Amino acid sequence: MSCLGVFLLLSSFCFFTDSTSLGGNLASVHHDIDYQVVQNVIYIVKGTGPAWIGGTNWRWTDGTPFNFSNWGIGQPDNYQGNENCLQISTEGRRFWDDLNCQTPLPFVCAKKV
Ligand SMILES: [Ca+2]
Repeated sequence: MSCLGVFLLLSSFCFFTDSTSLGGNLASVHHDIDYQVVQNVIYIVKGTGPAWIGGTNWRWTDGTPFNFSNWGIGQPDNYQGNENCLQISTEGRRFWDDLNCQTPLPFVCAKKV
């Protein structure tokens, strides 16, 4: 099976930014190379800025082990007790931050192929 739309193929996974038509899950990140791929997907689609990946309360929504992280300094801070979702940034400081799940951001999905 080939990937459709905007994607990068890594380890039999398609990474893309529209889960509504392709299925899959919000992307999980387990290695530095996953991290780089996800950032590249964001960069290709959006340029720069934050995007959601599939971490919530420090589990991956796809059920895989939360065995890699790249938190920014002082993160996760659960600011105002209201930050339970994981955003990844492609700008300057390349890090992860917990953020209010209601924040409208683009998102990166992955689907096993
Ligand atoms: Ca935070």
